[in-house]
Parts: sequence; structure tokens; C-alpha cells
Amino acid sequence: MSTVEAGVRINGARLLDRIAQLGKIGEIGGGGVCRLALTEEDKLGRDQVVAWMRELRMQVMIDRIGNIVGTLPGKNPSLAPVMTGSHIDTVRTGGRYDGNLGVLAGLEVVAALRDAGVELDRSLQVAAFTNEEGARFAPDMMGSLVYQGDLALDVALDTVGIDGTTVRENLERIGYAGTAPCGNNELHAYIELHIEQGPVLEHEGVDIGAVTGVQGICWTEFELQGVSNHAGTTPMALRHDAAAVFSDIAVFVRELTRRYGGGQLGTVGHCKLFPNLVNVIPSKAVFTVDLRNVDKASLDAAERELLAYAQEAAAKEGVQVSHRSLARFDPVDFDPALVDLVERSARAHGRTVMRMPSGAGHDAQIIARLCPAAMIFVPSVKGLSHNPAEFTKDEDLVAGASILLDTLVTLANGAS
Ligand code: HGY
Ligand code: MN
Ligand code: MN
Repeated sequence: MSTVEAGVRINGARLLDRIAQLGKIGEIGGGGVCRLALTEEDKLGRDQVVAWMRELRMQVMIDRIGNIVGTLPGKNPSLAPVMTGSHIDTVRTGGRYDGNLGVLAGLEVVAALRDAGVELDRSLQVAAFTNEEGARFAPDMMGSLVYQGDLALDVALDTVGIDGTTVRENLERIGYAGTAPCGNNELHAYIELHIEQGPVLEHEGVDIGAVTGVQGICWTEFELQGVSNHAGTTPMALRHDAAAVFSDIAVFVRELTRRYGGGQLGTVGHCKLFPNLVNVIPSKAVFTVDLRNVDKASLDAAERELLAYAQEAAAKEGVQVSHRSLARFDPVDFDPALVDLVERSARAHGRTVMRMPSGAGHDAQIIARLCPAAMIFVPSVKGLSHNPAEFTKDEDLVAGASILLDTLVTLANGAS
């Protein structure tokens, strides 16, 4: 029986209202949101999501890394549940849809089932994973990695963020250091609804993305140690200028992407100079490089080249260089049967659909290590994301939620 036959329908107004309400928590100018992981704003967002879960009479579980999982019990609670969800933490200059749509559409699916009095065979879970963004505490997808088991809880808890505080102290401070154990979770399937965050769907004029997988991600932090000196008295040949080496490496990254072509991406997103003064040669530079590629071999080669070049550039300037990996994920393919299901459901809803990889990282790529997983994309206007002007049209948000409802019910009722 299809969801429509069962009288289960997404209430678009309710979904849009919740997106607007959550978007007010931590809102910044231009419609954007700043809810960096484990900040007061994140706590208030979490409180709101938990309150909505309780209104929906879901069982709410909070695990030791702060993941929030709401459960709508099914007829056969002994069967592995179906899960949906995403994250509600944002980057500092984020939008109101990135991650939030996936969590709130999951709650809307539960509300629609409650409205129609429909009980599924399997339990349905909605997750809001801790620190998906990784912008304050690396790596990204931290909560789902601990939930899935590939990142040890204590390693995550002891992680020191860009402001010098740990995950552990912040989780405790905001009251989300839960008691439920992490790891050893069994799931039947996972589907995540997310904005595309890129320009492809809009450019192609297509409504829905049936996401085939996620590209590989390589985050590296470099620390360069030179010698600070007077900008006016130190001859160029006698300098050990950390900023000069930083600039050299930044230009190398851009040049590497040109050389590799195709889908090779390179971003120097964070840089701190010390002492950061107009008339002092910088003695220290700390910066990050984000490399991405759908092809594992190319990403591995790009990473090797980057590390070798950094050593070379530093040696030429007589600067010390050290580096550490902040995040490293190989490319992931989603489950073909679930990608087919997303594609079929989109068509059944009269939507155009195309298969595409994800440029951004997502919790789905981690949960795909636990169970069959896939994602549904809806278009981002002008391809903008991680930007306050991030926007997706209401009709696309509601269409994505309807397809999420359909796929989750299909998976939870054993039809797939
Ligand atoms: O970095 C990413 O791709 C994700 O937004 N955390
Ligand atoms: Mn996201
Ligand atoms: Mn993001």
C-alpha cells in the first residue's frame, strides 16, 4: 500500500514552519544561522528538536557523544529499525537548510504517520548527529563516526577545538553528554534528505538528486615555524618567513587542482599568522588544506604531492613544518537498490530526477558502513551553501520530504 493510499501525507506548512522556527535559533543577518557544534546556540537547537520529538511521542535517546535519536516504535520492535536524519550544527556563516532539513523532514514523516494513525512494521528513527560540520572540532561527521564505531568515544571527547576547549567539556556544559552507549547499533537502512549545496540540479533544471555516493575528503592542518623579525631591517635573503611559505603552498594547491583537472578540489579555508602585525615578519602560520576527489587514487596522489611540496617549500625558506590530518574519508558508493528506490519514488511523485555524487560530506557516508544507505538531494538556489544566502524553494523542500516519506515507509514495511 502506498503512502498516499494509506492517507499519509506530508504537511508542508508544518515542515516549513519548523524550518523557520529552528532557523531563528542562532540566526545571523541575511537569513543565515550560526550554530557551531556544542555552543549555546547548538544547545538551544537541540532542546527544540528534543521538544518536537517528545510532542510526537517518540522515545528520545541521547548517547555519550550527544547524538539525539528519536524512535517511533513499529509493530515489530525486534526488527532492526529504519533511520533517517542529519545534523543541526552549522558552520559559522551557515544557512537554515544544511542538515536541518534532513532532521526536520524526518520529524515531519513521523508527524504524518501519527496524523494518519499508521504504524510501520519496523521502528523508524530520526537522528540529529553531533558535530557533522567539523568546523569547530575536527573531523567532520564526528557524531555519526562514534555512533557507527569507527571513531573511539574518548578520542572524540578529548578532541580540542579551534578555540582550545574539548568536546567533552562542551558536551557537559550544554547538558548533552548522554548516557546511551555508542557503537554496536544495528540498522536496516538509512535515507538522508539534504540540500545539494551545489549548482548541478539547478543548472540541469532537475528537481531531485538520487545521490550515488560521496567524494573522498582529506583535511590537513599545517604548522610553519619561522623567525619573526623587523619588516624594515631584514634583507629578503635572510628571512625565515612563515607567511611566505604559507602563500607558496596555497598557490601550489590551486595549481595542483588545475593540473589534476576533473573533479579535483582544493581549498585553503583557515589561516592564522603570528604575530599578525603589519611590520613584523610572521614567525608562525597555522592553516588548513581541504582536498576532495571522487577518485580515490587521485585523492591519495594529491595528498602525497601536497605533503612533499610543503616540506620542500619550508626547507627553501629555512622554516620548520609539521602537519596533522584533521579528517580523511575515502569516496563512498551508496547502496544501488536504495538509489533505485529514491529514483523510482521521485518519478512516482512526478519529479524529474538525476543520479549524482555528493560534493559535500554527510553523515550518510558514515552510516553506509553500518547498513544500506542513500540520500535524496533537493536543489540549492544559485548552488550556494555554507553561506547565509543558502536557499531552497518551499515546493522543493516539501517534494523532498514526500519522497523521504515514501522511501522510508517502503523500507520499514519490508517492501524492499
Ligand atoms: O565539509 C563538508 O563537506 C560537510 O559540510 N561537513
Ligand atoms: Mn550538511
Ligand atoms: Mn555543511
